[in-house]
Amino acid sequence: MSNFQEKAKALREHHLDLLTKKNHPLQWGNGIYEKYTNPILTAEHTPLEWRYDFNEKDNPFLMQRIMVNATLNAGAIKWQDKYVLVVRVEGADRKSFFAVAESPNGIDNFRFWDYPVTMPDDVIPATNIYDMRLTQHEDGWIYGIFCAERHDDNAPAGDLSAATATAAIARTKDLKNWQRLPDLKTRSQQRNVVLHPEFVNGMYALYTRPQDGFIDTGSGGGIGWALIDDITNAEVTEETIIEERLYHTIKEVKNGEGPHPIKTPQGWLHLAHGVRNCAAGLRYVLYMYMTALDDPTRVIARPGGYFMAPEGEERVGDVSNVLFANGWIADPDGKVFIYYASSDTRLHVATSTIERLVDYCMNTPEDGLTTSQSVETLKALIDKNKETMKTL
Ligand code: BGC
Ligand code: BMA
Repeated sequence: MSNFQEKAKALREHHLDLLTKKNHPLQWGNGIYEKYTNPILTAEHTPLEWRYDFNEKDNPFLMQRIMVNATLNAGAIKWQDKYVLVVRVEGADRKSFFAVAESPNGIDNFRFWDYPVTMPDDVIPATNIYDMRLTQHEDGWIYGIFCAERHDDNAPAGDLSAATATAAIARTKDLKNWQRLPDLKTRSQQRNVVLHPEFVNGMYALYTRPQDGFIDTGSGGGIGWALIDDITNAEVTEETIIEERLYHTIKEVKNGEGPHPIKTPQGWLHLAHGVRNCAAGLRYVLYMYMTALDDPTRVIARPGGYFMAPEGEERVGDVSNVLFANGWIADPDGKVFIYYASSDTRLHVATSTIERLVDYCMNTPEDGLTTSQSVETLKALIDKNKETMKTL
C-alpha cells in the first residue's frame, strides 16, 4: 500500500469511529429532558467524499479540497422508520445548503446521504438558504419552509450587509426530489415561518415572524399566525400575533417558532426560540408554550423563562451563546427527540416525553415579569415544600 493509500485508510477508519460513536444521556439534568454526551453531527461528520479528492494523482497531499464549517439548525421528520434530519450545512465559503442525514435510533449513528439536496432555485435565485422547518401535512406532501436570503439592492451603494429575509417554500414526497413553490408574499420580511400540520377551516396555517428589517424586528416581531388558501401561491393577507415578545424576558428582542407544534390531548406543544441582547451580543435560548386544540391561536400555557440554554461547550462557536431548534420528532410511544444546534456550529439531541413536556408547560410558573413577583413565586414553592415535609 502506498503512503497515500495508508493515509486514506486511516482517515476512513477515524471517520467511521466518529460516525459510530455511541451517545449516552447525561446524568443530573433538570428532569425535564436529557442532554447527551456527544453532539450528533459536526462538520467532521460530513462524508469524506465531500471534502477530499481521493485521486492520488490529483491530490498527492490528501488535502481537503472543500472545507465544511458547520452543521446546524436541522428540520426533522420520522421517515420510513428512520430519524431523518434536513441539516443546514455551511461551507467554509459561508454558503449554507441542505443535506439529509438519518439515524436508526435518533441519538447516534447519523449518516449523511451521498449528495446534498439540490434545491430548485427557479423562483428568484437566493444567495443563501437556511433553517428548514419540515411538515408532513395532511394534504399528503412533506413541506420544507426555509429562509431565503438575498442582498438588498435598495441599500446605499457599498452596504454589502443589507439583506432581505423571505420565507421560501418547497415540497417533496421522498426528501430527494423537491418542487419549489413561489416564496411567501407578505408585507414584511420573514424568517422562522412554519407550516401547521393540519388544515384550519380548510386552509393552510402558517406561524410567521414579521420583522421590519433583516435583523431588527422593529415595531413588529412576535410569533404570528396567518391562514393561506393556496399554498402554491401563498400570500399573507392577515396576520395576528399569538405569542408576543416582552420587556425583560428571554424573548425581549426577538422570538420565533421552532419546528411545527406537536399535537397532544392537552393541546399543541410549541418549541420556540427567544432572543435578548447584551454586551456579548444576541443570546438565543429555547422556550416552550402551549395552545388550545380547538383554537391553535389561543395560548393556554406559558412556562416562564427558558426551557433550554447553552451550557459548557455549547456556549462557544461561530456565533457564541446561541441555541436554536427547528426540528423535533415525537414517536408514537410518546418519546420526543429535540434536535438543537449550539452556537451555529454543531447539532445535538435531547430526549423527553410528551407527558413530561406537557407537565413542564402546565406546571412551570409563568414569568411574573417583575423581580418581586419572581420572589413571591419562589416563596410559594418553599412554603409548599415545608408543608409537604410535615406530612412525611
Ligand atoms: C445568517 C443567519 C442569521 C441571520 C441573521 C444570516 O446571514 O446566515 O444564520 O440568523 O443572518 O443574523
Ligand atoms: C437567526 C437564525 C439562525 C441562527 C441565529 C443565530 O436569525 O435564523 O440561523 O442560528 O440567527 O445566529
